[in-house]
Amino acid sequence: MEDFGLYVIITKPVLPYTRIAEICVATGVRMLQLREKHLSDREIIRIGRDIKAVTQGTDTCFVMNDRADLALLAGADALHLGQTDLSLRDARKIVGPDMLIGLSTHSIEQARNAIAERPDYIGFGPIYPTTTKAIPDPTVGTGLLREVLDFATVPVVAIGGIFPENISTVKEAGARNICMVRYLMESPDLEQRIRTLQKMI
Ligand code: TZP
Ligand code: MG
Repeated sequence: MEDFGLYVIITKPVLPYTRIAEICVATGVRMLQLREKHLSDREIIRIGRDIKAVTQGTDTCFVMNDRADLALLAGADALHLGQTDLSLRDARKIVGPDMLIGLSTHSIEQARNAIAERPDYIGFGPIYPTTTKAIPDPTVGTGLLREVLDFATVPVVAIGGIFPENISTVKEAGARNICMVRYLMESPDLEQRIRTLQKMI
């Protein structure tokens, strides 16, 4: 998979889910993930299908977080797995050969092990402190990000505590793919924020 730039994750947004999907399609966002840990399976599938209806046939890849079964049922293009979710190998048995799979990593060792499983991309973080995760892993900083970028053979998404104020430091470490949750989800002016970030990345 090629580098994709801005990666948008939907968690507790102020805008409606389908509105976010429409904005991501209109602005050419390549990766859009649904990550709602507080909703029921049924709600997640319904929202996932709504998002898929918007992104279908566009350049925006719809990613479902955590759950292979829900990803398959919602018709997601990709599945994102954390360290305590199904292994890539087991998830693959559920989602079939075509769905993209990304893996979360929070240390050098996890990044090495994840890349050995040949995912389509990895996430690496939290780069900086974050309140978006209930129990965040220790921050990795841009020093470790640089190390991972050095040996990674798949796209690496820098995530965690990234805002316009520190994005240049993350970019200087070599990041080509950057994810932000709070900065994008807290604002009704999502479209303008995305366009500004796209220029920065
Ligand atoms: N994984 C590592 S940090 C993080 C996730 C899902 C949350 C990042 O959220 P924010 O609001 O951009 O700090
Ligand atoms: Mg997860």
